[in-house]
Amino acid sequence: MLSEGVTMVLYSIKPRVLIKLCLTGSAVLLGCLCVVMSPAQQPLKTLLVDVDNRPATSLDGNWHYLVDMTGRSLYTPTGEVNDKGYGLNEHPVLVGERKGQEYDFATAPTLRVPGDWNTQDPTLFRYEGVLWYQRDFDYQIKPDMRTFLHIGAANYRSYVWVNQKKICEHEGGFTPYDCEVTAALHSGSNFVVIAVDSTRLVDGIPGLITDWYNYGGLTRDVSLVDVPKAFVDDFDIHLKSKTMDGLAGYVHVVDAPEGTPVTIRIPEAGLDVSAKTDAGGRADFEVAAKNLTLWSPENPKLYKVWIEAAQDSLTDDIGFRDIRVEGTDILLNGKPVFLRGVNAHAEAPYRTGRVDSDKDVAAIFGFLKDLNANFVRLCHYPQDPRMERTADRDGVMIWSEIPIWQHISYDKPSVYAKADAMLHEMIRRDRDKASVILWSVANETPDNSTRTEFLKNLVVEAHKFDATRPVTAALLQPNNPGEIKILTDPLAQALDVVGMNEYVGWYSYTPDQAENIKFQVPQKPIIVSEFGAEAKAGNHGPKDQRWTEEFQLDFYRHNFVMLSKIPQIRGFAPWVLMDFRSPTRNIPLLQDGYNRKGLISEDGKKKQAFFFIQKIYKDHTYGNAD
Ligand code: GCB
Repeated sequence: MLSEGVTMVLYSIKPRVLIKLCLTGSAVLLGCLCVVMSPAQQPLKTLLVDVDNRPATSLDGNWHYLVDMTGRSLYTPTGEVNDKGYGLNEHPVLVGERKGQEYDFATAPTLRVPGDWNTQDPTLFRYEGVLWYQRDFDYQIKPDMRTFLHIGAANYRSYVWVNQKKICEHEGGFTPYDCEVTAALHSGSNFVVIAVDSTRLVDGIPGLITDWYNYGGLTRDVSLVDVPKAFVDDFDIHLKSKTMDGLAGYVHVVDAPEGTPVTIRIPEAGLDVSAKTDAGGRADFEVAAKNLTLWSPENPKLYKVWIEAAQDSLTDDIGFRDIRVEGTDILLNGKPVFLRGVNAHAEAPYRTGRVDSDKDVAAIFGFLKDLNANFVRLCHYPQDPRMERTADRDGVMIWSEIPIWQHISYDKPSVYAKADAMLHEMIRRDRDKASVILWSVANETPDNSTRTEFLKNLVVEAHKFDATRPVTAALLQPNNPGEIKILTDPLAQALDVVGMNEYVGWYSYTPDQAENIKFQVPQKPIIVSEFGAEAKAGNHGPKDQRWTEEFQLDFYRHNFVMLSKIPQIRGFAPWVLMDFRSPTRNIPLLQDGYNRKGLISEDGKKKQAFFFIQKIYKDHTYGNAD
């Protein structure tokens, strides 16, 4: 019999990678299969799509925590997971013979979940390592139901115990996972323990270095979700590309016998579709739908959709729209669209820390609206799903990215398996969101054949998993000498839309020199996925003085002129909406641990450049802003 771990691997690793894995020395042979045993290579079998619309018991709130600086209670000396550590949630023996380890959650302080630990307790501000969470909860067993523990995100590796049983583990700090806990629960008082390890890893994604803060912890919502024995774990309902005269997709039902009826109803559109599951639990469907109001930034129409299968039923709010590339154009519902955007990190406005609430998200979307943006690049990792839900409602188009940032271990099959798992988790979570128009596989990666092969495979995988969206990546700016910059990165050929980051006038040249620079870029739609300069809000001076608002403004004036000469440009994403915490920004008084390229400071002060971009986005006068 195959172990559950192997079944999980088969679920999402493509055959080519599996063969590669088989060729590595660290693989474990299992019949004709072999796998490397690490959390990310055992992608969890279940990932509940549309989970935020299912009835759930929230486990958000205060959790006890204990810091485990050496990781001794989580890992054995040889690095295996210690099953008998704090996960058992034992208590010290005060009278009689000593037994067990020295810890006690019952009397430990608490942290708010969701929330990073760094900004909740000053002593944890710079902490990277293992931290244990614990909480009690009441639960009543429901006959004929199964229960999943849903974890919106835990950065970076996490390990789960319920009532002393080790349940699951996950690697990846920005995507959700669901673990079945049915067999571990009982009616009455239960407890869950989760160890989160935020240690950066040379073979992690991202790798050791990032220009953003490594906030650790249970950073997104945690809940218990009850579903019937056979349940819908995944579906995809989208507008038929090009013809736009119908809907197509599938509903996947776990543990349903072949032939299980599935219905998809959209009463407002007069649609009631029936289909039947195949042997794998998947029911494909296609239906004519001529009079749909299509989703767009101008009219972000969402339809209430009901899905029913066996005893399970759920609803979603879905927008239908077509997004595709033709020549050098990006077409939204068949019409060329220009992306007036900005980059946004998941840094909470005003309070800093990781975005984790409706309030944080509302503040970010307020700024986007104010800027007259119709597009946001959510850099550099999948963000809180509230972002996509809000964008669906507000009519903002989204670029969503997995955290492959600059250097990771491109030469290791085990790292490819992690990237592949993260890509699948991102797409699964958000393919029901009309706002997401681009999947990005990476940011600013080195141009060499190992990297190119790695990322090209991910692009193929993204297309295979979601044929309805273009795929992109943010490439490094060309840095050849001379005034004509030629983008030669071969990865561009594999992309539908090419993202180009450039910092002419900040990391090289002076702002006014930018106007002499010309770019040669592929005949594809180009998004300038980053360009920007630092300014400390309130710091004023002559325009050639770095870190002043005047310098930043001058940078954008010249850059828009330079960039607007590139005929293939189909969108702009200045770097970045708000100042954000970064471990690499260490100029006291000017940076103080913040990347200052925000158009807005971390505490909400708009800089001069914000108003400049606000105006040219309103007037559509990019490159002609004076
Ligand atoms: C980049 C990176 C981004 C950095 C930014 C900067 O090219 O993609 O993550 O934060 O430049 O400010 O240097």
